[in-house]
Amino acid sequence: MIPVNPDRFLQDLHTLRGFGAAGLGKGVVRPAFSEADIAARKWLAARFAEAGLTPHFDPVGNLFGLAEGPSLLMGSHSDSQPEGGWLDGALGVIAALEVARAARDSGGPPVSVVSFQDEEGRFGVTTGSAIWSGTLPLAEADALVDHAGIGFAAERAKLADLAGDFVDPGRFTGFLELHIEQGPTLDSTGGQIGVVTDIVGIRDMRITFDGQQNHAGTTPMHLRRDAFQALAAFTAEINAHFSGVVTPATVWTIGHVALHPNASSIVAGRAVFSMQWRDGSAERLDRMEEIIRTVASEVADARDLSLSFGPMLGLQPVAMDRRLFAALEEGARQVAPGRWQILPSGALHDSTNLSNLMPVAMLFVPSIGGISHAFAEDTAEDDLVAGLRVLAHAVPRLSG
Ligand code: HGY
Ligand code: MN
Ligand code: MN
Ligand code: MN
Repeated sequence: MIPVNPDRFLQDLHTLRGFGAAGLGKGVVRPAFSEADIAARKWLAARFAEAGLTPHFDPVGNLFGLAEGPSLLMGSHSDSQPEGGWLDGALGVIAALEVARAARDSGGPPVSVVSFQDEEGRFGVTTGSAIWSGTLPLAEADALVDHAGIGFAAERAKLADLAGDFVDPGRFTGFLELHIEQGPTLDSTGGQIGVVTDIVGIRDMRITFDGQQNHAGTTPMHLRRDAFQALAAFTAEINAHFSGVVTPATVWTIGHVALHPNASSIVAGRAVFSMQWRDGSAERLDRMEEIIRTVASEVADARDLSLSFGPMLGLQPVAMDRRLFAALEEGARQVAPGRWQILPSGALHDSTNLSNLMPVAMLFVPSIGGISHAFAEDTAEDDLVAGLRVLAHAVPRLSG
């Protein structure tokens, strides 16, 4: 086992939380390319250098801490949701840093570290690792805009002074990502470690209904072309139409809605919203897309509205690499006997994209109350350290 230092690990994790700390609890506001995100990345780069790793920003803000020669790669992301928890992504980056520097200090195997940019999808879905892995062409990414209309190209230019080339993925032998579970399974069963079997697939699409903006007092109900009423009808209809197709593990979410002009005395002329759906079967995701397109078009036609679909972003479901999985399983057996289990990931991770480049595997620790993507997200210290120790057990097995 690599002799990791839990105190140093926890201290760095808390320091990272200081960038964008917000809310009453431990939450953070550190979306990709925000001031807090950029400051955090500069701090991480300095910490990587202190650990004897070479800091390297690529053209899209992914930050690596490179060991010399071929190495294992470990990490996650350090951007957050607009209202995020302190561990989502940060845990995987800081645990990787601790393993890499403890390995170096003790003459262990070389480990490189990475913090991917925009995993949380301000511009889409796991943007930084999607570009690095070739899933998302850079030219397409540069055309993406966030919900406020700000472009990816302009945002990544903020780090242009620091940026080098894309890193050659051929220098890495595999990728390990430690993450909080972000769901209730481990917490509700007293589990301390989850070894991930596979990661679900996702589709995410922007949908727009355009009607007629008009006066809310004088426009008779039967003459309205109300974009909000269309959105409301769509949400009800879609649930009914999915019922024969989905399983209890399938999820779908309308998480972002913008009404125009969003005023109480105006019939909404436009509704723009995000439609996201996730499942372990690519066929089911495709089938759901057909239903979404059909229902939206029926709803628009019935109200004489026009309808448009934005680009659909998505990632296929992926299985973890057997050899890396087995090393994590063995580590879990050592660190948390009787308190570990295997489970799928319903959340998305950079590991999905990296599976196009190299063998990958993932490890979970519990989320208290199953809460994440919220300021209230947290994990017991013992569990954070247990996750670190499993990595410390697994890494020497993978480097022999
Ligand atoms: O949404 C996700 O699953 C990821 O945390 N961005
Ligand atoms: Mn995450
Ligand atoms: Mn997240
Ligand atoms: Mn008036």
